[in-house]
Amino acid sequence: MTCLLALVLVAAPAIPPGDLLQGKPPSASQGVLTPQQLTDGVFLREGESWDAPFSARIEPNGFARWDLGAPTEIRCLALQGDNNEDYIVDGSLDGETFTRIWAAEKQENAGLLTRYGQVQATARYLKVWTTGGDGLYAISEIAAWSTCPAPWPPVLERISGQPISPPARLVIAFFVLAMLLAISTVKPGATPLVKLTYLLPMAAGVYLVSWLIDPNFDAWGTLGLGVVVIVGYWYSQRPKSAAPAAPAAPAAPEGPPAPKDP
Ligand SMILES: [Ca+2]
Ligand SMILES: [Ca+2]
Repeated sequence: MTCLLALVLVAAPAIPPGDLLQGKPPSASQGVLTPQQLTDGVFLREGESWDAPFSARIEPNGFARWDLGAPTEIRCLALQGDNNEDYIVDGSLDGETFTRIWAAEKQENAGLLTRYGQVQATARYLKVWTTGGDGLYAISEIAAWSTCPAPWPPVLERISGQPISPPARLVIAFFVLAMLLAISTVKPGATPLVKLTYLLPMAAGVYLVSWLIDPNFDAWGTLGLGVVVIVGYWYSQRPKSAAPAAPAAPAAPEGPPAPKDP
């Protein structure tokens, strides 16, 4: 179970190599609440809430700027931001005069969504800012490459924006323990109705705990906990080995009837 939860809870995010910004905090920013999250290498699952804990909220007129150290070719960009505004990427060679390289345009679906752009630009400084929309701005990750990853758009590993807290882990541990204890009390001869009164709340519990692990209802988490329930239930219903029977009294020998006297 521990291994299962570890698999469910720990997903190593990965961005194709060559991201010029990964791990590089902005050299300057304004109105960005957690600027390091712009380039920490973590893309969130598509459609996560704009204010998910792992996204960087941006105040109106906020911006972030990076110094790449030298003029650098920019060919591909990826930006995951809230859906209903444009996120603008400007480039500059001197840090003073910026020109627009790319606009990650607003999207139809809700939440944090990734936009991909292919550009032809050279810049030492990159700046991202936003405009329009509903005034609620957030970017969960921005990445830039001199050589576009193949395939393009890249396959990005993503995590849930809802971190699992230590209290939540405790709740999960108690739930699993309570579930196994409850299962062990179901008698093999119980009626279907009695079995349902155990199984239905457990199914609801599995669903809720999966939600606790992952608000996106991670399929593997639900499946894993469901397997625990089924295996535990099957184990409780297995035929119990019978107690050793008392040795039977030896049967009377049945020999052929004694010959009668004529
Ligand atoms: Ca991030
Ligand atoms: Ca918005």
